[in-house]
Amino acid sequence: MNNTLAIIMAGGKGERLFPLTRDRSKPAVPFGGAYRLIDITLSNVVNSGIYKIMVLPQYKSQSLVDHLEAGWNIFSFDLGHYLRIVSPQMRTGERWYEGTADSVRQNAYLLERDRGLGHVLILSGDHVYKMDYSQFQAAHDQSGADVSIAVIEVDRETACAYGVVEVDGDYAIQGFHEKPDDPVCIPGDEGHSLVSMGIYLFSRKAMLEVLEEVEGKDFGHDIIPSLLGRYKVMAYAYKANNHIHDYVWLTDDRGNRSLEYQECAGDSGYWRDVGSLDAYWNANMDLCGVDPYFNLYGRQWPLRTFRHQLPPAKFVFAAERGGSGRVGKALDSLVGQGCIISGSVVRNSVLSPNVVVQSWSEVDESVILDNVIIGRHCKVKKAIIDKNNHLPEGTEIGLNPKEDAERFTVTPRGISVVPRGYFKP
Ligand code: ADQ
Repeated sequence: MNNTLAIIMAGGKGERLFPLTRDRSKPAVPFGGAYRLIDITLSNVVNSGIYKIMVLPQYKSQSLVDHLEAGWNIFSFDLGHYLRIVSPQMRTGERWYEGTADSVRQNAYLLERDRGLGHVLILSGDHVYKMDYSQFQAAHDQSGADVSIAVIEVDRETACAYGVVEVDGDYAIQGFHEKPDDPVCIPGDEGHSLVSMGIYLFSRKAMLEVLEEVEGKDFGHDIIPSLLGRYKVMAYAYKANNHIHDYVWLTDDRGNRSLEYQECAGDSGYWRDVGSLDAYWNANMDLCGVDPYFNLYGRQWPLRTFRHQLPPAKFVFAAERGGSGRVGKALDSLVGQGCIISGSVVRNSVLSPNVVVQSWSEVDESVILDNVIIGRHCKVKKAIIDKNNHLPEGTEIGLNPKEDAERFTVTPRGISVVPRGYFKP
């Protein structure tokens, strides 16, 4: 994978994740109690043996840049390895990036001048999954494709949110329809469609030619459909072909736990585009529980990030007068560094670093981001609370969605989202 360049597109506005994207770009949104969304893709890149990386930020990019500089400054230029944060430079005209392909095209000069490059892998900074791109590249090379697109099966009703792909018996792509109203189903399977994961592998030559000769600003809307018939474009079935094994704790039918070596990439079929607040909440919930859908605890495919120097999470008994008191506990939850759970209960939730939950409070099915204090006697349920909030004593969130809707964003699924800094200390 020495000659492969990974380009991570990180320039979208992330409007459907607002207010989490009010002050930061989508890939910089905290995730899983320790990470930023982009860490998942970057970890896949490094674990696949790719050490040439370009990240293309644009909107509200500073917190993303700060995070990358603090946590991902791990590459040796001496060895030809790098992570380049390429900000929009208006080299090709007085305009910002106008789409995914435009963001790559505006930086094509960086690909042109690197003659040693063999492949260009295009990725998004807002997906949650484990993927070994070296297996993707091996399939691409074996098929002799100019371009390969990773694909996955989804329910037909949800396929209209994606690029829908039609393939022949060899998985050569015959049709591509970006976000269609009426998605084509998989032949013989009315309930499912095959969709693009927005992960594209180009040979360097094809990439440069396409950027120069094929019109259009967006890969999904313009570029991919117009490649069909002109280039060899192959689909790569992620679920069937991408395999990563790892040791994870599993429960058997009788409730016994044991450390098992099992499949955790394609076969598990876990891939989420975290493009909306509901998808973001769901992906966090998928980390919780005894056998989570997406497991952060494997050792073979480590997920890296930047960590502050913080003490471990602490769970304390809050004593009351007369000797009784309340135990601070968290069940089926992920609790970040520096958190203090004091005489309160946290269930099915994900807490980023430095969250304090004070006595007699309850937090259920919620995602709490950094530096939040939840005062005494609070009840928080099905909520996302962004950074730097101090909930006053007795605050209730998520118990009355109608009331919440007057103050906060409430998602179609009924998740109440408290913006950064709403409750001042
Ligand atoms: P979408 O997910 O809708 O569809 P979008 O989120 O707009 O694509 O963009 C993908 C990535 O490119 C994101 O990481 C985003 O930040 C970045 N991006 C968007 N606009 C950008 C711009 N102007 N400049 C720089 N970066 C930008 C895509 C495909 C579908 C596919 C889904 C899978 O178009 O075919 O099914 O991804 O998630």
